[in-house]
Amino acid sequence: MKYDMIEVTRNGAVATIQFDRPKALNALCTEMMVEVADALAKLEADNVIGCVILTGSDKAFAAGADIKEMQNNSYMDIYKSDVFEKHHEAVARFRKPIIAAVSGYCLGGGCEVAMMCDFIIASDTAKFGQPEINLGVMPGMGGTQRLTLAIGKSKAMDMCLTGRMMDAEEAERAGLVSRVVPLDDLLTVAGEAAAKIAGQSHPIAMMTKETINASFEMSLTQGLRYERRLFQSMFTTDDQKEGMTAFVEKRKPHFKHK
Ligand code: CO8
Repeated sequence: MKYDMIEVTRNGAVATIQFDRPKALNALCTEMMVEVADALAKLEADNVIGCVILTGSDKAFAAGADIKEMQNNSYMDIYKSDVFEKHHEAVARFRKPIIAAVSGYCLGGGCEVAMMCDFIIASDTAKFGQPEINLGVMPGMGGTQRLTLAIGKSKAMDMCLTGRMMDAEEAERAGLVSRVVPLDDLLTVAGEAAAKIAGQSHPIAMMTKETINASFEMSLTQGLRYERRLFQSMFTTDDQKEGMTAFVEKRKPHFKHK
């Protein structure tokens, strides 16, 4: 896959999408998000791929949506634009597991895209923030909602109203990121986590992701029923038979992803 603003690499069942717009600190312009959405559509259709890593550079995961692109928009420009639904939300719509590997600035739309991923592994140099208030706007790609769900009202209010940045240690304490690792180890650790996930049954991993995400939309009773039904449905799969048989026979499972 050849793109101008992202680089897509593959290692077995793991694909990595890297933002590659260093001069603008990976600001998320439309062209870049169109490319990300296109790459994700291809990776979702690719039966070999079991997990994706989304990453940036050492200096910036992404410093936000492209301010220069938005600056002169009118209400109607931004209201009529289908960029958000079609492209920005593609990360949230992606059905396979996707990990954000974050280093450096992860701000505004960058933080919002990272939060669309299933979990965030951060380098010890990562800085998270929703600084849109400094620009006379507020988060517009899910930050007021996903950040609040991730870290609670008090911290989300603090971040969105002051526009301050949070370092990796605070982000881990707050529950925004799942682990913090030294910068040099970021892609190795993310790669190992992704390989571990991609080595499991792909449809079971997808259903697990779907069920955890359902918890944000449902009452506990509905969510538990949803989980139980999907759990029961897993007993129709070859991979459930293989996983449990392998355990009993004291060997590694060989999942066929069906
Ligand atoms: N958009 C466009 N260009 C950017 C952005 C951005 N978000 N961030 C950095 N750049 C550019 C700079 O303009 C600069 O370019 P140039 O060299 O041509 O002047 C280059 O990247 C390097 O940036 P700096 O010189 O500023 O680098 P510093 O190391 O001094 O500072 C910072 C780094 C602190 C990250 C600083 O660049 C900064 O504050 N950036 C803006 C952060 C920000 O406000 N992000 C929020 C953007 S708004 C948003 O994300 C809304 C999302 C909702 C969109 C909904 C769409 C449907």
